Amino acid sequence: MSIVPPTSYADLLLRHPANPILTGKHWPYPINSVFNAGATRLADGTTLLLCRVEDRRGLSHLCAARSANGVDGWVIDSEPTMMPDPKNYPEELWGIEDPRITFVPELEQYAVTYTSYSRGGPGVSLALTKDFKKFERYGVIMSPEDKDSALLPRKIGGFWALIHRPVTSLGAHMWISYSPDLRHWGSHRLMLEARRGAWWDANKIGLSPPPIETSRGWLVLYHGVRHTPSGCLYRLGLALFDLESPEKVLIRGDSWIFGPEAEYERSGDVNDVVFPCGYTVDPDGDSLNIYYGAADCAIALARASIRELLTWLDANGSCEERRRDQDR
Ligand code: BMA
Repeated sequence: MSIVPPTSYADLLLRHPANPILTGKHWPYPINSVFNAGATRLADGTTLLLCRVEDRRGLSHLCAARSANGVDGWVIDSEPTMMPDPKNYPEELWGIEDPRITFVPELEQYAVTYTSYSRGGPGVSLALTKDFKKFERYGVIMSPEDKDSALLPRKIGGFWALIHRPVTSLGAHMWISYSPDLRHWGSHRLMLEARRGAWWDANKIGLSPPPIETSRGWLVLYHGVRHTPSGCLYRLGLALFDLESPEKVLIRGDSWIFGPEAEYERSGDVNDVVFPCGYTVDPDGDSLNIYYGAADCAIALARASIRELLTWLDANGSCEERRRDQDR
């Protein structure tokens, strides 16, 4: 941890002037709110958002929205794209939430990990799809309480790798687990710990969008939840993990880099939340379009540069191993 306070904070994620880009008003059928969308760019260049849509019962389903430029002109499925199916998948009784999308070249399919919510609490479920019309469900792959998960796009040492956030009596930390077949999971490893005390990311953290593969490692945007007397504050931080041993953190940023500031982030169904579940990368290989839920009410877009995020980490991060030693 650096002991000299910075002279200014960098603006790494720039809000799009058209924000919020999607709200309930855009929806072709009645809903309460739309937020926390997974994102991908399809082979023809279309941006697809798989949005979490909450109805007036309070239950969520997923609905796809497509746009040629990723900003406006959204074509939204006229009915829910993926509804909870509690008859066949009882873990979806109270809805499905917060999808993350990973394109998996080896399978020639998209892997969608999402929160399935039922009596047992929130767990992690997986479905594969080729077209975001038909989904092959794998059911619960991480039992409750667990969420904030994404699959890595390729095998690591011959095994599929899943980042997720189980909650234990020792806190809510990010873990990574491995599987030979996407069904049986083991070799669980602690990947990133919530800090303690007064830190912005004390006690509860979780993966935000799927990791971004760079030549220097997996670049991870994660959220930290700060509990305050007036509610929770959801903010984003950055960390870099080893490409071939992703449980090994190389650098972790000290300060948060993006937090609720705009009116549509500060006030909504849940105030003070920015919650990205997906991004796309422009053809330049550097420009990121980060799609985030704002105050559990709308979807907003922020732009960033992978190169600038890495440069910021070098200047503002610390080696996690050294930090842990200091913590002992
Ligand atoms: C988290 C998740 C998100 C939600 C956030 C703020 O625990 O459930 O879906 O956006 O809380 O309510």
